[in-house]
This record gives sequence, structure tokens and C-alpha cells, in this order.
Amino acid sequence: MSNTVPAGYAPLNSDSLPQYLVNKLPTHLSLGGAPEQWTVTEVGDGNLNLVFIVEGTEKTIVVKQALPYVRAAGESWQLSLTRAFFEYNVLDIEAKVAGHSLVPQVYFYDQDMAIFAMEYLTPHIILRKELITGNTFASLAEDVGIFLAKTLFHTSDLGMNAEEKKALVSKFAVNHELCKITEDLIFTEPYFDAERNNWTTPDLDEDVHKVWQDEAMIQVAMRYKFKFMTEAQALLHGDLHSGSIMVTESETKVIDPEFGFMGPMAFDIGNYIGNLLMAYFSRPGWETDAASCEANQAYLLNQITTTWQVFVSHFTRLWNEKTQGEAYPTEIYQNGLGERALAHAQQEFFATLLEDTLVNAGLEINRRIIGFAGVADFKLIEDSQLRAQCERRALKLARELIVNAKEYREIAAIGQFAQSC
Ligand code: SR1
Ligand code: MG
Repeated sequence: MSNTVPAGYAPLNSDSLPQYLVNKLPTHLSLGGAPEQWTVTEVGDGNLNLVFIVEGTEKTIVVKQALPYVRAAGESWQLSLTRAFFEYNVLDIEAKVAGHSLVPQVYFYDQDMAIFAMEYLTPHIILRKELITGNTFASLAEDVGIFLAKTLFHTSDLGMNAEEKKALVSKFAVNHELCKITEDLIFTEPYFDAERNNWTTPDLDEDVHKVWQDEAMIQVAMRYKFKFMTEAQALLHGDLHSGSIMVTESETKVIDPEFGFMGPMAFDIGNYIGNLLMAYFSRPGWETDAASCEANQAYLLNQITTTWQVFVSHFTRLWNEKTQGEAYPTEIYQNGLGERALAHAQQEFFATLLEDTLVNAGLEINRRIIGFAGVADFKLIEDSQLRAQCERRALKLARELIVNAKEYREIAAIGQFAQSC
């Protein structure tokens, strides 16, 4: 893996950032007050980057800088800085197709320093934290469903010009290092005794060893790894979990698309649904009151169904109204075979997409419980026995989704299986 650091690159810190910004901030963007008086706080708690909040007297911004290694692992796991380029570019495309109501505004990007500055989202909070607290959000499913529909439709051969779409494939193919992280951490390592795996031991040892012997499940995982690597359907966010979404009562913003590349649509949708399911299974670790635990779990299952339904109806609308995109061309459907044939084509499309979504959701659950990068929903449950109990139920559902995805014609049916776990 090449890891060349450009000559102009240096990681910044709270002391050096203000001076750097003085020369870089666009003139129209004034934070107010002297740079020495700005308050700079490093708040990055993700796996990869430095994230600073810079507060002037008039305005606050967020500055994100890539490090030449994986922050969560240390310098022994080298990673090139190009991810800042991809994150900036995905944010730009997402904003064009989904709008700034769902995607933060970016102020500038500096390639040499692998840094960009963006809108400070306040009072938004990371969705994962909110779900752990047990909070609910009225517009979340609608917002995420629409985000998925717009970003996936408009960057696919259904909704964009074929030449431009192939240019996107070529541009994002260079994000192979982050794809490789996903290929390893999601599709490979949970299925053998990989060094980086990290599960609740010894409580889950037996369950994890069973996974490594589960040929039926592993064969599907390998098939979906191949699909992930070869199906360049649309520009994916690439890491659409509840830690990549910030919310308020009425607003939803999708952040952190550094894993973006042209891949299978079901990966993004399945990732998000897998994380809602983990929130669901972690509830008994966070709630002592049975009734409120049940109510919250019902909310989470409803989120899954509604997100999918909103996605399908919005995507269908875009498809029915499409004016470009050479897949399922308008000459054949809108002006040819007609509405019935188009509806039939769409029905088949969504049936396949649902199956692939459920498998990807299951794979995301497995990797968060067995693999390197766990999720706070489970990891922060202090009582390891209780944690393992929650995780074991989630693993049971994950297996069902991976092995029997085809059986689920309606997304709501997975809720029944989840309840039976
Ligand atoms: C080494 S990065 C580990 C994980 O963190 C990111 O958020 C992605 O989910 C990745 O798989
Ligand atoms: Mg991230």
C-alpha cells in the first residue's frame, strides 16, 4: 500500500489550526474576533481522522483532517491521505443531488493538507448517541429514505448519463484503500480467526466459533463480497451507519462519506438498516423498564419499514419521471411498452434490492459484533453477560437475513423474526 505524504502536509493541532485558517478561509467566511481568541477543540471520536470545532465570536466551523494512518489503530496501520479528497467530492455530489437540507455545506478543501472545512451542525447530535439514549425522531425515516433514493438514483445508470456515470466509476475506483478496509473488515475477517477481530470474550466464544464453521452463511458472505467489489451501480456513501448521521428533532444531516465509491445500492441501505437492528437488539442493555424498552424497539422496527418504504416510493417517482439514464430507457418504457411493463420491471428491481439489502444488513451486524470495529450500542453495555445476550440475539437475526433473505418479500416481516430472537 503506497502511503506518500505530500511535501506540504502536516497534521494540525488546536494551537496551529487558527494560523492555518487565516490564510485558507474564503474571504466571505469570517469567524469573528482575532484568531488567537478562537476556541479550538479536537472532537474526533471516529476511527480515522482529526475533527476540530473552531469557534470565533461570530461563527463556528468544523475542520476535518485526514491522518496518514488509522487513528483508532495507530501508526502501524498506514492509510493514505486521499480519503479527504473522496469525502470532499462525495459531499459535493450528494449536496447537488440531495440538497443541503440533508448534507452539510463545505467551505474549502486543501488537497496538500488533506483537510476541508464545513458547516458546524448545531444543535445536531450523532444519531447513534441519540438512539442509545432512547430518543426518537419524527422525520428521520423520511429524511434517510429520501437521501438514499436521491443519491442512489441520480448517480446510477437509471438517472444519469452513461458517459458521466462511467467517469464517476473511474474517479472513485481510486478510493481502493478504503474499499479494501470494507472488503476486509465486513466481508472477510468476521468469517475466520482474524487477528483484528474483537468480540465479547469469553461469553460469545462459542457463538463466534460457530460462525467460522457456518458454510452456508460464509458462502453468501463471499458472494456478496464479490458483488461489493464488482457491481458499480451508484455512488455510495460507503459507511452509512448511525454514527454518520446527525439529527435534531426536525433535521437530519448525513456526514462522513469518505468510504464513498461506485458500488451496489444495497450496501448503503443494508448498512443503515443493520445499524437500526443493532440499536434494536441493544435496547435491553440500556433500558431497565420493560415497557419503554418494548416501545423503543417498536419505534426502531418502524423506522426500518418506513425508511425502506419512503426509499422505494421516492426512487420509483424519480424513475417514473426520468429524463436521462440509459438503463431501462424511456424509449422502451415511457414511450414504448408502457406503464404496466415499467411497474413490472420496478417490482423485480426492488425485490432483488430488498434481498441484497437484507444480506448486507446481516453482514454489517456480524462484523460489528465479531470484527475490528464495534459499535457503541453494544460495546458500551458494561455488563458483559448482558452485552453478550444482546449480541447473541443480533447474530441470530444476522444469520437469518444472510441465509434466508429471499424468503422476506416484505421488509416488515424481519421485525417478526427479530422479536422471536
Ligand atoms: C479502520 S476503519 C473501521 C471502520 O470505521 C469506519 O467508520 C468504517 O465503518 C470502518 O469499517
Ligand atoms: Mg466515519
